[in-house]
Amino acid sequence: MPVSIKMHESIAVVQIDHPPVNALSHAVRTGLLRAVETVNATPEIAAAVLVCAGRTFIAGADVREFNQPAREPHLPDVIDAIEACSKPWVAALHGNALGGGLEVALGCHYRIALSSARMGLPEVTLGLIPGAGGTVRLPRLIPVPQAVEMITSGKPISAKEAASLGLVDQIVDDELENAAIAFAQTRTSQPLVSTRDRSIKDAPTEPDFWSHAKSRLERKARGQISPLYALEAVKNAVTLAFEDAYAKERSCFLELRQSDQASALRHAFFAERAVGRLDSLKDVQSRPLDAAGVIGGGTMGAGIATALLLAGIRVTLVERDEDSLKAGASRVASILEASVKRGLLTPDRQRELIETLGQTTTYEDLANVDLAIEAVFESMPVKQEVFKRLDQVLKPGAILATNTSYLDVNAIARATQRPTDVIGLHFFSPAHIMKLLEIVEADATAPDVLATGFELARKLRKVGIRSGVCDGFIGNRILKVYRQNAERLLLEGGTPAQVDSAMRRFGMPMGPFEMQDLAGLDIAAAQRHAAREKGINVFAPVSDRLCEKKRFGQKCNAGWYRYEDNSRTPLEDDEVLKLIREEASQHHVAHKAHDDNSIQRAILFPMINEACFILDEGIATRPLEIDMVEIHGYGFPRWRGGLMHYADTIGASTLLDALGADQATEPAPLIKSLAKTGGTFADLN
Ligand code: 3H9
Repeated sequence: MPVSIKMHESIAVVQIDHPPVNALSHAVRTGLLRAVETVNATPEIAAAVLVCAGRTFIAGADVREFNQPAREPHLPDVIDAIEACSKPWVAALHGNALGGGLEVALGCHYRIALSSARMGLPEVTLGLIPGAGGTVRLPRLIPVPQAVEMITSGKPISAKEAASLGLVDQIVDDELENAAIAFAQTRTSQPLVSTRDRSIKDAPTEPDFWSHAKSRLERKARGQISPLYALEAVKNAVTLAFEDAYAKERSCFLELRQSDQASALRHAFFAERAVGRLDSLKDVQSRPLDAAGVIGGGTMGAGIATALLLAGIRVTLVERDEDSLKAGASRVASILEASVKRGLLTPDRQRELIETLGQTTTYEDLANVDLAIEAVFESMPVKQEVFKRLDQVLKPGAILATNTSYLDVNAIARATQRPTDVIGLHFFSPAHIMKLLEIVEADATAPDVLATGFELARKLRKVGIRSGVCDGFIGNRILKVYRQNAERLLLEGGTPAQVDSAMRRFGMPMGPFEMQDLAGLDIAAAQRHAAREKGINVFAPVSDRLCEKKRFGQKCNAGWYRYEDNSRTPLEDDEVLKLIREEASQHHVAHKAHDDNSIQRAILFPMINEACFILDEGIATRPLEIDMVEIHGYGFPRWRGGLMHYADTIGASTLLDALGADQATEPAPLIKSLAKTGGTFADLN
């Protein structure tokens, strides 16, 4: 049984032992309810302490059960029973007390926590709101504005913050269970106050509090609905009687549980964990990762070096001369400085990290590193030269990684005598922030080198995704199609602003043209140039014209839009619109009327099609890998579950019909076969 009781004098220690995270599965709920009955019915028991075995307190409802019909006892009933118990319950929190787990703790009469514990209500991140009293009990313990923040953002807080807000009654550094027992012993004769009997704490007095909170959330949520429902639920808690607000919370939770957004967010939650589980890597040990070299101290190299430092890996930065080395090291210093300003790093830690950064202009200084990551100029001869040098100096077993975003990793590996040790590690800019790491497996990459790529991602707290070798790997290959089709829409009569706003309304943080203006059009121009040199035809007539005119984006105050006085607000530019019309007539593109929906489909369907080619070719092995690349690298709305989860909401037959009607796109074999069999992309995960 996952719930057991042991006695410590008159205190019943109720323990949940349900690995890995003590989620509130049916068996746990049943066990907890029985424990309450036992505590109530046993005269020798004066109080109960609720503890969890393993690495964490309860991490929430068992999310895997959300795909099945709810089974009694329901969590709110279990928590109500704890709250109504005739003897005090003390929740002893360690690790994470999340979602339903924190709600159980809120139903207890007291909470005591290890100083390292964290607590939160992350339900909105799963497309839900707390469904077992979280929205009605939390604002009775902590001030309403903070309750709104916790519940609508889903972000957990530290035990220290929780104590200062009134969420926990005591913090201890160790011996949690003993401390909780001692605490319970002092409360046995005190009158019991349940959380529901408390009044709302610090209700907001500003008349605009709720409307301001709502508009702030609407901007941030970009189409996701649960944060707004969560706000409404807290407002109900503040304005309605406990029972009424509680009932509304429950029905809203049940409704959201069935929603497409919740299903997409659950998919994203499990996909994030599944991407690192590859059959080919079962039982494969990764190599050591204590010391790394980063070759190149430009924007990418400095970002990568910073990410490694922050993960506790010793880093040596290599540059070709002293001046470049100085510039690279100062880039690292300023990234760390920015982290201090944002409160993410203490000044002491920043100094420590900078002091540990090795700096050299000599490759020989990398003789002892476990991993070398090259982040030099994106040119095959330059990269091959770097790999030749690395091959000469690195110790046997060290990993040679390239951060190339487009070049052939096999060709880079061939520059060395040890292609089995070569891998691609494609970071996204800014490398210390962006969650995505494409781990590129070349033809000869050894399994333990690939496993080390995943281990690195884990250490860096990134989502590592395996990709095979192709032009642009998974992400940039799909991005190319995104851009091409966005541009095609312009030739058909759309404007950059129209296309951008349609994609923002789909849930993207930025439209394709705003994004290009921010990133700089010159990078894509260089890639087109390289592709054309290889004889690959790239159709981007308007982009080409903009680049000829040196309209490289925000940095030039001109790109797809114009910008005034270095402001970042994009303004429609007649010169660009004229140029688009010229190119449309030059290429005889017929005018088509578009609305948001048709713009979104014209852009997204070819991206799905390209993703299918990527799957057909084995560049990605599962659709969920593409979902995670899009979400973590390109801002695809998480609440849509990623590109392929979204594709399943459209259906392969509809996709095939739409792609078939578009002569510019040849449907991928995978779409054809799914349309024929009625299968889904989810089936292939
Ligand atoms: C909720 O509570 C609703 C209520 O308000 C109302 C109900 C009526 N369920 O992440 P890890 C699995 S909604 C099922 O790798 P970590 C996870 O899939 C819930 N399984 O470990 C993985 O399995 P596998 C609100 C879960 O140490 C394994 O546990 N709660 C759940 O890096 C280890 O997980 C949340 O949203 C779950 N709830 O991080 C919390 N949680 O090994 C979600 C985890 O097969 N969980 N698993 O891949 C987390 O945020 C992290 O897992 C946690 C640990 C921080 C706890």
